[in-house]
Amino acid sequence: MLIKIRRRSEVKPSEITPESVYWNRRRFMQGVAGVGAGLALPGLSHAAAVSSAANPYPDVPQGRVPPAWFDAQRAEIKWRSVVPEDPKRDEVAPFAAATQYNNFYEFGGSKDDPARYAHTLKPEPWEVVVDGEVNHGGRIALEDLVSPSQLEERIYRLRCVEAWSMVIPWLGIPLADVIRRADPTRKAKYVRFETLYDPQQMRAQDSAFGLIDWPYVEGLRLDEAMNPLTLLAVGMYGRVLPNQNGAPIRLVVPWKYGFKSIKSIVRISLVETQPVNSWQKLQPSEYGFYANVNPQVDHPRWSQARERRLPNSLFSPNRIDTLMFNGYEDEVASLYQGMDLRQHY
Ligand SMILES: Nc1nc2c(c(=O)[nH]1)N[C@H]1C(S)=C(S)[C@@H](COP(=O)(O)O)O[C@H]1N2
Ligand SMILES: [Mo]
Repeated sequence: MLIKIRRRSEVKPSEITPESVYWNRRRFMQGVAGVGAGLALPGLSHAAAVSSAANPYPDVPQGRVPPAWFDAQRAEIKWRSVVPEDPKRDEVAPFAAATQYNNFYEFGGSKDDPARYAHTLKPEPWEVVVDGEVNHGGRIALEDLVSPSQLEERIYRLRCVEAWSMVIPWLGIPLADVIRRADPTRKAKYVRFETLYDPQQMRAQDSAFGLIDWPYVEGLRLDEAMNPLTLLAVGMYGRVLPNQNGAPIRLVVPWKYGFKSIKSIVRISLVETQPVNSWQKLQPSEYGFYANVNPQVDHPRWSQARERRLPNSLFSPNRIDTLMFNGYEDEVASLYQGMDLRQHY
């Protein structure tokens, strides 16, 4: 399915080659190596020209050998977050930043713990249980969950509730595809997600300091889950997901605070009642179910009006204004019509 969404936050049509899939373009360009440099293909604008380079993510190590079904080469760019008035604002973070500064409490509470300890996670083989209010549930091998859909690249902002943010190029499929295939019953109103629970693989699940009642749980309203922006990611930067980013499959909900984007998912349940997510359970006065990015509703202990865009440094803190719904207002504001967003934080 081809989503043609052309709203404020999407890349201008002129910035992507129509239907283009820079990987395909890349292969084409490799085929004409040597001519590539100054080649002016009709309709090719800056972004496409950039993406025609030999490798769009040159600093990215190959990492885990991708499974046979992981066909990044065929992934199409379906979304690129750009603020038209400030196109330089949302540059993709270096791979090193996205993989060395993480929140993944199953491996510890420091930002560098996931990079240090997540190698013990075994992302293959992997199964996801799809259950609850569905007609076609079951225990589904990752391949069977993902490969009926075509991988897409989505370049999204990720805005953590702690007021830092990054722009990350994900590879994944719409969550809506998986839900449609499961064929929800009329009772299904919410989607509940669960992370793997295995202290052998996730060392901090064993620790006495753990505040979270494992496994990590998240949830979405069914219409949020079906929104075309909502992604199940299996890769980033053109390769399989590194363990610290939630291998082998994680949620990405770009208009919500990062904690909604649950990692290393083993269970997706369609349910009747609103799930209690882990952070809400831990501190309900600070973290709610909705967790929509909102610069006007502060966290009780800090302002949400601005964010630190990573990478940054002491000399260049890179503080920028936070956008309503993280810049995806055109696509999602209608989901919350008539709701008091102060009350439903
Ligand atoms: N299972 C699980 N998922 C999780 C978390 C976690 O601790 N455990 N942290 C969340 C938070 S707070 C953020 S900001 C993002 C961070 O994603 P990243 O490390 O890939 O940038 O993952 C989210 N998903
Ligand atoms: Mo976060």
